[in-house]
Amino acid sequence: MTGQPAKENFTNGLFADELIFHPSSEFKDNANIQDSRIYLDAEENWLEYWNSQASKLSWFKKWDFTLQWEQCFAKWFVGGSLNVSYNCIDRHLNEGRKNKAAIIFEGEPGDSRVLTYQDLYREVTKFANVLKDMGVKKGDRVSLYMPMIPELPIAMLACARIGAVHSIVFGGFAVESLRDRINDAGSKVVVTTDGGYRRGKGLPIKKNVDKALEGNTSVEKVVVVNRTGAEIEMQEGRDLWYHQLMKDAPIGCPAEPMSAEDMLFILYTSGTTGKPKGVVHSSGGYLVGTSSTFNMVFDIKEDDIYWCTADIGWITGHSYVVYGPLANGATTVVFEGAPNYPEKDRFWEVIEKYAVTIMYTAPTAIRAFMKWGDQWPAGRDLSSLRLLGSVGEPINPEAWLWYHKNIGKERCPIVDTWWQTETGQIMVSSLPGINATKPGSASMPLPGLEIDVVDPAGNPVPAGNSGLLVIKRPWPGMLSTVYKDPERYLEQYWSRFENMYFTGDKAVKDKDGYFWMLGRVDDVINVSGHRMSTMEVESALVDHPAVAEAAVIGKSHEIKGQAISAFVTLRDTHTFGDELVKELKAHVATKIGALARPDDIFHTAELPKTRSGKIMRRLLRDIADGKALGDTSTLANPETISGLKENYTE
Ligand code: 7RM
Repeated sequence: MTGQPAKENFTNGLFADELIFHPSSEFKDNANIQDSRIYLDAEENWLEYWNSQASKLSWFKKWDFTLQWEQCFAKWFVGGSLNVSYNCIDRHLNEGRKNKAAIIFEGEPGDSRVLTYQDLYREVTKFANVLKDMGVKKGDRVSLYMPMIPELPIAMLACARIGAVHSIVFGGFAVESLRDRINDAGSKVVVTTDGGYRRGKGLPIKKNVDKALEGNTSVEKVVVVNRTGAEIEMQEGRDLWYHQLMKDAPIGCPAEPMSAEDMLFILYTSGTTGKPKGVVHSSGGYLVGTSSTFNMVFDIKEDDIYWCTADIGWITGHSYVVYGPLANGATTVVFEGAPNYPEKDRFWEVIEKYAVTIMYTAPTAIRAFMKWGDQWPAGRDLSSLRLLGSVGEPINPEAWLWYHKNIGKERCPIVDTWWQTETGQIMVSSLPGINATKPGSASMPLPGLEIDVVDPAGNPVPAGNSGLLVIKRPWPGMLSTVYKDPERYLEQYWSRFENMYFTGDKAVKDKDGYFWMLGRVDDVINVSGHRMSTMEVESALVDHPAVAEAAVIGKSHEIKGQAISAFVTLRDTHTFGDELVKELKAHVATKIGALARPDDIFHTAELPKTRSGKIMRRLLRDIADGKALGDTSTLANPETISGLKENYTE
């Protein structure tokens, strides 16, 4: 089964012990990090290690303290002042990169634009002036709801330049998700586009914004980038065209000195409840974390063409399409399209077209490519590639090996990078010039980090045993808090164990210290590398008049890793059938977004519950995966199970 995590392969010992890949001597001899002493040195004095990483950035004022730790709230580089946009643009202009490509843009229809660092400076400072002109000040929030076009990083960097806080909402989210995120952030301005492209069809981006802003809203202005020419309504006094504003905006805008711990952005992510959390990232710590890990994990060189395929609307896009690469003065590809449009070789076409040297993508994409067939990558020139990356979910060894052979042509090291929206930066990954890799393992914690696998009491488990993945000391890219909800920050991450950050993942550490990630232990599901909470989907379902109760689980899926299955009980007024299933699926898609649409919806008279009334999702998962049912003794209504099983196999 290709959709399975690495667990099975780990426990039979085969992959752990026999399949090991070493970087070539050519790669090793040219790698940015060649000496494994970096681990020991960082371990000896980890604060000093982060000091030296921080020194590589440009600071207006140096920090007084590396870290201030107050009851699980960390402040990094206290007393230091810097500007993220200055670090991503201005300093490169004086370092010989003025005419270097900062962003290579490939649009879905095949249109292309290259922005040099000088171009980026011009566009960003102009848009910063536009925002200022609208009354956006330091600390104000700006929501960005846009496809993958250069104006998105431009808007991010313009916010960072004047100290405004951006909150990006992934373009695949529908009206209600967008509205919740705009309201929670209390944004003054929304930047959006008229429309977007998705496999040749139009996305109603601006229409979604219009609906999201109906009723009470904090939003005063909406800036609209003309991307598709779709017919839209412009609301007098509120909506303004980007190109008209930019026409008269002056070039040059001072970069606001920001305290290291000032907020850079909010990014909403699904937790274990129905309400997404606003994960807050700081300016200094986050940039130190992302820029240093980008440099060492991706082994970036001056002439690399680096492509991370993630959407900027997710953390991977924030950290490794925009901030990490630009802070390093690298060339980053921004791709708007889909992997299978117009043909199933679009990714390989992009690599061929721009001679991409480093590619960073997700296991779900790799599994889809495997299914589509080897002929697609074989028909394109991929000889420019020298390093591959994976992120978002465990990569099963079968997909790893396919990636290695068909894309990397057995030449390119693969970095499997484990991290989270909350960690901001890559936490567990091999350093490609140093570590041998084992397919299916994310390798080991990066220098300066202390990460472990523990039992429920917080004690480390012996090598080879599975347990809970925890982080034992702060790191610069870590979230500062949950926006407007410090209680939830403490509860979510720091309450399970004393002085250890709980990741929500389970893992095994093998005898060589390699980590094998085994997925979530909470009610978070991972569909195609996208995080979702079961509760969010459940609330969307019960919002429909037919549904009395709903339970949602993640079910193993060959390509997506996990797919959503829902179990519903109905109100007496409605009857179950194909029509209703269709309607419910559509309802979830309109409320949250297409990514949350359940694959299956099953009807049940009752949901299996504990005596205290908690839905036993574990049982539903076992039924969905066709497994023998574990302990059912805590079930208050055991008779529901047989009915459910029958229903399921029908
Ligand atoms: C970067 C990102 C975080 C969750 C995390 C894990 C899973 C991510 C890997 C992985 C195994 C990996 N942020 N995860 N990367 N599991 N190997 N290399 O994805 O906040 O959206 O998701 O994703 O469960 O907790 S995220």
